[in-house]
Amino acid sequence: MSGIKPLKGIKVIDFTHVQAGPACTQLMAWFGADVIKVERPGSGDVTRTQLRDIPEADALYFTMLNSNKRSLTLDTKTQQGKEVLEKLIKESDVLVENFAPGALDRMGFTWERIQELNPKMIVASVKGFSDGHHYEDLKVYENVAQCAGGAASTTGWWDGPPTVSGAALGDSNTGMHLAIGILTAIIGRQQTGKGQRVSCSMQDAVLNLCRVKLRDQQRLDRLGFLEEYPQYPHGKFSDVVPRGGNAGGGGQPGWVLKCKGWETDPNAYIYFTIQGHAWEPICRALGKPEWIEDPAYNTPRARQDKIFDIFAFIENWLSEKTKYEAVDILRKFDIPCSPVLSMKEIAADPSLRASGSIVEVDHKVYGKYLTVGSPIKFSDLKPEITAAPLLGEHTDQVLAELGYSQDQIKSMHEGKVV
Ligand code: CAO
Repeated sequence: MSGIKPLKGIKVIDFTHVQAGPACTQLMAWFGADVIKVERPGSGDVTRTQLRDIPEADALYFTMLNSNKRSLTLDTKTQQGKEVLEKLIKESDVLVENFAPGALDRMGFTWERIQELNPKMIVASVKGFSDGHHYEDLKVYENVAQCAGGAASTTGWWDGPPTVSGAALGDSNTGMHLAIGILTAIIGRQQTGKGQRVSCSMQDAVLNLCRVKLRDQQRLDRLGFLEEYPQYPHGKFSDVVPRGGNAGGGGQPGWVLKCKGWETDPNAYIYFTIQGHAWEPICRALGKPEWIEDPAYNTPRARQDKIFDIFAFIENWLSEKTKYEAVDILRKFDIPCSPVLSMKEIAADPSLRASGSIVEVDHKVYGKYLTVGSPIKFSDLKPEITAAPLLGEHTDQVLAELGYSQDQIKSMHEGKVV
């Protein structure tokens, strides 16, 4: 880490697992917080063993969500484990958890109890649905949240089923929302001296990203059609926002278009946007100057009923160009576009490496692996991404910091409390 560490001095009890919670606490660790991941002795976070590609090493699923943290094993269902957790709560600033609803209470750590132990404590939770919601008792994973938050019903093709995204809209996205909540609560505490509960439901976090679809539902209710969807003007609308394939989500029509090699390369495509005021440069780039003034083409409304003919024309123009060649031409005309990039291309992208958005780290057992770095850039902070901890790697260190003697630590190991 170069520059200042803005979250230095903030101690986080990381009671998270799988993806949504760990993504949140990893972000805090990148920015300097001391994040202590509390895991069950012997097994730890379930993702340590899920989707392993090296049998004896922690899975990438785990290592890519838990960098820069310390790992403490602790059985918080034993009396002694509870005592250790109590000590930790007294000394920490934030506790983050994403257990199933009620699990923390069943462990004996209700919000009231935590406040007794440390009135400054911020307790942050991810749940599938918000408190009081009629589904509040449900356990939730990524795709469940995408279905509950409006993403699945509005993604995919109009003649196909609801479709989930490859992006972790329910998991990592909720973790990012929660991180904003925690930082807000930390700033609030500077004013009040008191902690508070912060929670973010996966349904709400997905919905927050689907706000344009809620916009569209209201427009559809009023108008009966949505002019930017492929269904307009030739298709039919029902009373719910339809799936729009690859259509642009705002006022700029766009589509994924084939480039040279699409027959064999599944990602030989670009996304092409027809920005209203860029019509003239688009026509020039395509070698169609006669469309510039033609009233049949020169307004977005005039183009709408032939938008797929225009895209077909552009695909024909693209047929002899690779996606990279096409973007290199179109960028000179200020046309918003991008090659469709595979994960293999992203992993090798020199710009993403240079910016620290993708980093290579060295893990004691796994060896070198790629992971994401901070997508947020600062002028005076460049987080240094370190490997995820081994299970219990810092148990003795954390217990010693809490004041336990070597004999006490040894006896906790023997009693399988840690
Ligand atoms: N020591 C002792 N017990 C521990 C422990 C520790 N260190 N850490 C966890 N446990 C216990 C919990 O107390 C809980 O016990 P009880 O059920 O007896 O109260 C138990 O382990 C497991 O908790 P869980 O119900 O959360 O785990 P699960 O695998 O059945 O469910 C999940 C996983 C993700 C569906 C559920 O946690 C959930 O819905 N979380 C909220 C939403 C969420 O974050 N989902 C996203 C996950 S990322 O895809």
